[in-house]
Amino acid sequence: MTTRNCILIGAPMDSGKRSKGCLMGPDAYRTAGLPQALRDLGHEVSDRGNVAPAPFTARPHPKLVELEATIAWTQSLADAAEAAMQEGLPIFMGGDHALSLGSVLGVMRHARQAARPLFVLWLDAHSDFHTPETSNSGNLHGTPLGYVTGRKGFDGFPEIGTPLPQENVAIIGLRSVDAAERAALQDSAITHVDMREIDESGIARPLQAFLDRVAAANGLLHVSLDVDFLDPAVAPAVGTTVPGGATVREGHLVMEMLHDSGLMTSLDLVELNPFLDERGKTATLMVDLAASALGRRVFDRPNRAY
Ligand code: B3U
Ligand code: MN
Ligand code: MN
Repeated sequence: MTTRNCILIGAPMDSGKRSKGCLMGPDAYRTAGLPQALRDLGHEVSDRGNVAPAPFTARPHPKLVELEATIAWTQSLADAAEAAMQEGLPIFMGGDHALSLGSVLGVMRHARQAARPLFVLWLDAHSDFHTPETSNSGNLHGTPLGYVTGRKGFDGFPEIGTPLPQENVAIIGLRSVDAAERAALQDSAITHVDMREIDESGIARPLQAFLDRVAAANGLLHVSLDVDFLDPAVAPAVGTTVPGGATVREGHLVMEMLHDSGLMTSLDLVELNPFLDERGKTATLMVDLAASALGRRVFDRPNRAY
């Protein structure tokens, strides 16, 4: 198995929505044993501690929740992501999904320098394709795919340069999409796979089709794993539970296929809210999924109670 240089970056970001607790995520991943799990697979692992937001420059916004903090985090996380990509495989331990405004931006900058196309796999119940204008909630964790694909209205955020092409994005696990997002998504070239399609045809087929495209383009692949991709029965530690999510088996299959592909070059683990967890079971499952993505095989999985 290829040894990877895994760079763990804590992003205790909690500004992407009103309900708080994701700031405890990085320490929950550490407590659940993420660094050691990856070392046990033979990888180099360096835990870089937690990133802090840049100084705040923007003003509070009447509708958007903690806009100024989210902009500041986007700046610092983009820099951290860009730097880590030069060294190895960054794993962002969130933090809510607004952290991906920064992580994906930094990875985009790296891809541009490396002259390689970037692809993004979004594992999520939600499409996170809002703009600040279309968001009803004002929660910016619902906007990162809108930002990186170049939708308008992200005033005050870092310039993204050339947007991520919609064709290079796949969202898998959808079951909660707002009307404005749905309209924009249907008009877009983003691949979007909802739970009905997964129930009917399985999760492996659309994932493999996407991975084949990444491989054919010699692309970099950023994977963004939202806890709510998973069913709340096995992953309750998330503010926005949506019933009918991916099973433990589907989650592991996706991660094992990612490993087999050898394509993943960066990973976000987002939306874990340890305050809502049950005896650490969600943190543990997320760690086990990350281990599968980095080469742990089915027969080597620990026997867990989740
Ligand atoms: N689309 C809704 C709900 C949501 C998006 N992402 C999460 N929840 N986690 C919104 O507020 O934008
Ligand atoms: Mn999300
Ligand atoms: Mn979500």
